[in-house]
Amino acid sequence: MGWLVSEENFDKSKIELFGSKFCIGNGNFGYRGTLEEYGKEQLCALTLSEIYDDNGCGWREPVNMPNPFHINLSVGGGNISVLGSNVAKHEQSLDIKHGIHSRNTTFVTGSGSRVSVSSERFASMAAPELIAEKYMLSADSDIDIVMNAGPDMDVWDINGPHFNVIRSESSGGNTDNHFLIETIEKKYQVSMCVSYLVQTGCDYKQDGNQYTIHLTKDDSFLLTTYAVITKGIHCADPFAESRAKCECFAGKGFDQVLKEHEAVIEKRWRSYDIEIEGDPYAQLAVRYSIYLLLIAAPFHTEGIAIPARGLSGQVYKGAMFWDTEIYMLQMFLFEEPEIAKNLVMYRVKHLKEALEKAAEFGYEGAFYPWESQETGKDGCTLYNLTDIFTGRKMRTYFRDKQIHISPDVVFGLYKYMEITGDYSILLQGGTEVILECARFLYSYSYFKKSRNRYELLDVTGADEYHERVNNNAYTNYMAKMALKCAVDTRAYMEKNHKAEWDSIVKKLKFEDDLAHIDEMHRLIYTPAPGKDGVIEQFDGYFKEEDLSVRELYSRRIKENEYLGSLCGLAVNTQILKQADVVLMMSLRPDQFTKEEKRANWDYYEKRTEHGSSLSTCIYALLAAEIDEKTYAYDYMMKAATIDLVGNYKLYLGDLYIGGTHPAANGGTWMVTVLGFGGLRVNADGVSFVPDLPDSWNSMSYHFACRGYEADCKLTKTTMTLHLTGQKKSGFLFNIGGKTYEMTDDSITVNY
Ligand code: IFM
Repeated sequence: MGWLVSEENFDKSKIELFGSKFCIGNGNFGYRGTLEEYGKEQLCALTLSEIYDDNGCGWREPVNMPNPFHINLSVGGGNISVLGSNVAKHEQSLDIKHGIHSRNTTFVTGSGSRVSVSSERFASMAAPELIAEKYMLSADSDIDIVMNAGPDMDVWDINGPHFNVIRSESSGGNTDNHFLIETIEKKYQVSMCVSYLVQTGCDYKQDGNQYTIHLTKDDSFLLTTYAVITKGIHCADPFAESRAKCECFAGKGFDQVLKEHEAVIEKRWRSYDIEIEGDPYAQLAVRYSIYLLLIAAPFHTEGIAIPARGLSGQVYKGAMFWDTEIYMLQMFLFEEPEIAKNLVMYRVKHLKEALEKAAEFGYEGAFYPWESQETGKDGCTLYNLTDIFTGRKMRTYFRDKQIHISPDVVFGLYKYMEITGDYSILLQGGTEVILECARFLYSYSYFKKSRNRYELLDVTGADEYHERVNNNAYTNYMAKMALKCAVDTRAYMEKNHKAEWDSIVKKLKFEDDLAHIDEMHRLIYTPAPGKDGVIEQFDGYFKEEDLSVRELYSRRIKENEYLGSLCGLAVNTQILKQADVVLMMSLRPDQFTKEEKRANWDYYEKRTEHGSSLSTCIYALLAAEIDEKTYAYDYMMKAATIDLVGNYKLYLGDLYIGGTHPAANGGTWMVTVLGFGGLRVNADGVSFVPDLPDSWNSMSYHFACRGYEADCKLTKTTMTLHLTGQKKSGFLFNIGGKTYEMTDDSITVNY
């Protein structure tokens, strides 16, 4: 129960949506939930992580590989496909517990025979180079079928093509089954070796990739495909390696490689699963959100983080945004800190490029890319969108003005240390990142003498509809947090690692900046709550036109016209694209009173369009804090079901932005565990303020924190903790205002 995502009947209009919804992956690549008969028009994609390309058009995006599972069937010269044939029955499903995609379809042929196609595929989490599929044909009467199975080299790209095939070999009469591609821009080499194995009692003839099958009603035809993808960035000879590995996996057989994959994913679920009793739909939606993060997370490398659309395609250039640090990181921190470390180290590794970006704009320190890719350089173009009325490029100030990206990166590092208790990251490049981000903020800031304060002018905050504003609340508060982190890092390093600290300060030539950072931390302007408790989102925001989202919508000429940029409809109004002040409050909950949180939630909720998938989870998180349970639940479910229901914008102007939504998926985890579970870890220790939604009888989850690991079960009135890691006692926590210290490995408390 609660592990199966499934859809019956074929609906042409849902092809794009289901491609994302039924996606599988393993962090090394993603494979969209498409059917074997689909081609590039149906957006088939095997999207690689870590390998990006620009073919000269100025738009870098991840590379899609040829589709190893493409199959064409025909009977009597006519194609059998959901796209054209008579479909008697069709089901597509995803077993999220095991990461297995299945389809079962029954076709009725012209002669009235029923031909059934079923398949099962998975992207191995045990062997990240492997994706395998079992494809079975059967019929209710004897019938001749022609099947063409072979990698579809005609790849779907948004801005392709991205590679040339530079070597290709065939075996067993098949062509194009083992090849090496080279990307256009950076000459990355990637090899794919595909092995097709047949098992059947039926008569068949094979000619290359074509099988002529005499299918009988008593026997089926089974084709097992093993596709191995090896990247030159990970091995010296990807071509030889893909062949060797493919032979090895094919030799083991489908059941064995599946078993090995299942062992890994089941182990992951033992940490990541959240069990909810009493609300089956929420159960499925929460698990599905976790699943989508697990298939996109870089379990195998520090070389990359999680793209804004996971590995469900090339949307948003396959880039990593602040989404990773602010929305996704916490789940990994609490469930598998080693993976969270990969995500954090990705930024540490690319400090150099962040320094270069700051220099490009005339600043000092580290200005991280708004859209980061494998090189650590900014993939964000200055003209990201096109005006749908004029066809002209629109200038957006995301790349150059969303300076909050640097404090967001510091937030990730700081959360890593706060939750894991592991400060060694400071000796692995973390200190340099924190100091350089602080230096950037100082360099960007303006000291207003008359008010004796530092200000951040001409920025774009979290709310992207209001670009180039002064003193955006989210930006300034996050900057203060980053500066504090720099000040605290100094204190920690001077006390514990004096020699290393001295050498870092010398290396970075930071001697003079220490005083600046200290002063800016004390004097940075952070807009305070007004008399009514509301914080102004930026200087002058309250003077903007105040209207409802509905009224704003009524002014639209076209449904997908962009509301921001320089003259979008929302620009001179108080309508927000996404949570800004409310986001800041939910990330820094200890700094505000409940009344202040309520005042801001009330004010901004009415004015938020939720035009970004990053928004609803944050309104849910703060709603849970202010005891608005119904809102918290409803907003959480909006985030949790976004990829199940497909309730999201497909276009920004004319820019296609479909795919999965990892930030909303991570936000769903945050609302569930941090919001409803009330788990909080800060300088005061670990505390719980649980308040489950009315429909939930209980919720169970696992967490790791500061060297402890525990299973936690919450009912409406009790919390049971069971320590599962090496440390079996001594865990200190607070619940209902009382502090407990565990003397053995289990405790149940009433709250
Ligand atoms: O990072 C977000 C941004 O905040 C809103 N637009 C989409 C981006 C990628 O998810």
